[in-house]
Amino acid sequence: SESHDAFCGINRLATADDEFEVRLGALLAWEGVSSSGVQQRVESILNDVRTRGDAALVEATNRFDRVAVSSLAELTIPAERLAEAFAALPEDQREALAQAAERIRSYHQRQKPESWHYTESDGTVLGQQVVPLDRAGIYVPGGKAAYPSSVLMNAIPAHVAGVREIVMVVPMPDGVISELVLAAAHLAGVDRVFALGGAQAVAALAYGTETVPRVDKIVGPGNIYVATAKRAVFGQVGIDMIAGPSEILVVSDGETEVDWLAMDLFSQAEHDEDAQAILVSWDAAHLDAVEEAIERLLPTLERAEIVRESLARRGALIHCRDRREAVALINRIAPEHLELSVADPEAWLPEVRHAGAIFMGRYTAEALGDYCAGPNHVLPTSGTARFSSPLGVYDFQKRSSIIHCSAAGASTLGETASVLARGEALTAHARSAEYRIRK
Ligand code: HSO
Ligand code: ZN
Repeated sequence: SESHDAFCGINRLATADDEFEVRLGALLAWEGVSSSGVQQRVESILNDVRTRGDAALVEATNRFDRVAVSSLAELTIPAERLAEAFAALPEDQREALAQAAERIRSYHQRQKPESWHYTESDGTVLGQQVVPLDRAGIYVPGGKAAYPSSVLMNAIPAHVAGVREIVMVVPMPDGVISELVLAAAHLAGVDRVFALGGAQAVAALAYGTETVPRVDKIVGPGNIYVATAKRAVFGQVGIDMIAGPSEILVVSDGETEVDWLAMDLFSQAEHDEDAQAILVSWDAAHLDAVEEAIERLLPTLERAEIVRESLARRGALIHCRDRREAVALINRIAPEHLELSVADPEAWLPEVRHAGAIFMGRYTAEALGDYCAGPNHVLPTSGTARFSSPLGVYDFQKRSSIIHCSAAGASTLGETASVLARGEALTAHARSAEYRIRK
């Protein structure tokens, strides 16, 4: 209604409206592409670092991070510096960080896939060997989203996977670096840190320079330049995903405290003006009460301006007819975070097909998962939960296939391979197989 819109402006939608599909589509739309201007600037930085190495890194860093260093040595943060940052933290922060790291570690330990093998009746052994990456690079943003929790979420799975060397890059704009980020790196098992950011940091990790070692995979969120650079170096190195703005979808059965629900929506909205917070319920009076709570609580927020903008741009309270429609909306939206704020979340679970992380019941605030519950907070956004999964140990490992033929196995497989090879007119293949057929 008009009076509501004038205050906080969160969008109100109802599945019963004719306009519903169009309005929902517009709210969900997110263009992840960068302009050709950004593409060109990124390409030229990548080329420069690739061809001129450290010298190009120093120049780009002085320019973009407004510092005046003369060598990469000044941008190299020694391991002792990380330990010092950790030791110097106030006790409550040190303990909270350590507790979060512990929970995240024990969760990810359970993700470790085992190598396996089995023996065919002809004596041939077949298997799969799981191997960690040699070197992983973790990008940590330094601007408005310098999150120590993200350092833990990116580095701990790499460490648990058994990655031999974890290299972190974090920009130091105006010479300032987050002590909490350095402390988190110490806890998470990061081996080397460079004070680099932007496309130049991605280039250094992808190609390697005199000082920065080339890595096998680059993970971690970043701004449009970082995302564009990651896309461009993919193939040269692995990447995790290209993350869009953060999202939450809350489903309420009408029985949860409305202030809790409003604050859960705010907790995502405060990340970014483009973040998306949506609440779905079949209880219209409840939605009105949540809207009232939003209006009452929004002005009390530290980041009220960001939240207001985010709710107006991409936030919504959606009235649906019933539980069945709520389930359909969940799977249609495929949210990064789903809160099932209902009495019987277990009953919903089998029907949820697409969501990055599922927060079960009224007590499970997304914020708990963002920091310390245990599961990863790096999750598929913008509907990509349809085909991808949370960051995990498996992102830092790869698999090799194992084939070990017995003499008998080589003989029987040789017959089959020979026929297929001759069908492809590849006679060297055929003869290679035929040599091993028992006469
Ligand atoms: N909600 C963010 C993660 C985060 N929250 C970090 C607070 N700090 C990921 O979607
Ligand atoms: Zn968050």
